[in-house]
Amino acid sequence: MTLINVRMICVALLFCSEFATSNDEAFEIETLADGLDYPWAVTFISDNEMLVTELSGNLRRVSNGILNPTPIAGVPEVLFAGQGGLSEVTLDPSFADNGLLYLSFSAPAVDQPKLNQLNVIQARLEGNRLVDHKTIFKSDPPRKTAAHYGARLAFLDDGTLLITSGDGFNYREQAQALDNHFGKILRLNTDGSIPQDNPFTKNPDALPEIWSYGHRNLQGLVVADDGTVYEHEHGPQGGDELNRVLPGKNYGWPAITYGVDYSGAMISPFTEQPGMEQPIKYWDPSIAPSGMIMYRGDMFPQWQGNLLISALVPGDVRRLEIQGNKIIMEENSVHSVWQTSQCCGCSRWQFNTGYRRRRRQVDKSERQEVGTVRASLRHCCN
Ligand SMILES: [Ca+2]
Repeated sequence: MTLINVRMICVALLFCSEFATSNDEAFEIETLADGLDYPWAVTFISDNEMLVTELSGNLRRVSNGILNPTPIAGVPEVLFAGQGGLSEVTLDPSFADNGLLYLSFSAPAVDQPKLNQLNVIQARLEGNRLVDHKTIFKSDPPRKTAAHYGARLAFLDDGTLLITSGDGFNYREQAQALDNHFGKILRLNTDGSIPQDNPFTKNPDALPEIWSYGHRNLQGLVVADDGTVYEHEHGPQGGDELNRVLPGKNYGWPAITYGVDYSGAMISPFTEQPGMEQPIKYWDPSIAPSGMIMYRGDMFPQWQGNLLISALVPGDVRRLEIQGNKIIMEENSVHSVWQTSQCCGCSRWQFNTGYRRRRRQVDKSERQEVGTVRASLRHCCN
């Protein structure tokens, strides 16, 4: 029996039985919500309620396992094209007191409607609507492409916000320059102002909001309990990366890479150069990493501090054990999920949403089919 056949049978069994196993655990997979249109990110506003972004532009609420049919009002209009749309939703560290949350999305540039930008807003959730909107970031310069936005958000312990901003696909060389937002992680205060202790504030040639650079399409961002920042990014073919990110550092794209262009063309002959950081892991073949969490639940104590990374190819979840600066174990037997997020301390350990983009533009009916069949939220327990 070929490996492919074994794999297909395993996947079929998972769908039939709703059970799955990892190296040392068995757990049940339960669909929590269905019928979502390109779900992209999920966050918990209580033990029983979560918010889910749909790339097509709606923010949805799931309460006690039931998808509210009415989208949350007050979400800005987004550019739903290519890889763009409504992307991340992240809660303010004081959300329980102030109701603030943050959204990232692509939208046309105000005075140049043929161009677009990655936007980040702050807003307050009041009932089933957003109020008190405040734009805190717009990527600059605007781009022609609707690809490689990054668009992940995460808070550091000091209350500042990290924003990932991808290289826009056509602008990869700009990832090495410090005068633009392509291929960067930015660090801002929640009112959009720039922290004085950012790494380039004293460099007159650099944008002071830049925190790290030389990235491609940053789709996963996690801040560990000890403050360590992990970021993963879609690389070229054979070059997806997991990085441990430090302020002011250059992560090399496109000057160094382990991958080649999907056309087969060489991007760079170099995999390392002085002054450029190495990934702590790269994937060859590519896995197309989408979401990432750090496990902090009680249910699987042996997984504490592990990274869970969802992979669009082949469509599974990787569990990585980290020791210092090294990955000492990678397991990929958690199947059929795409994006990951995490509940806030309740018994659930993992929720997943996702979408699978097709290479060609799909019509509405096909998009709905993708959303219905593949975009479910799953609840795993033992
Ligand atoms: Ca790199």
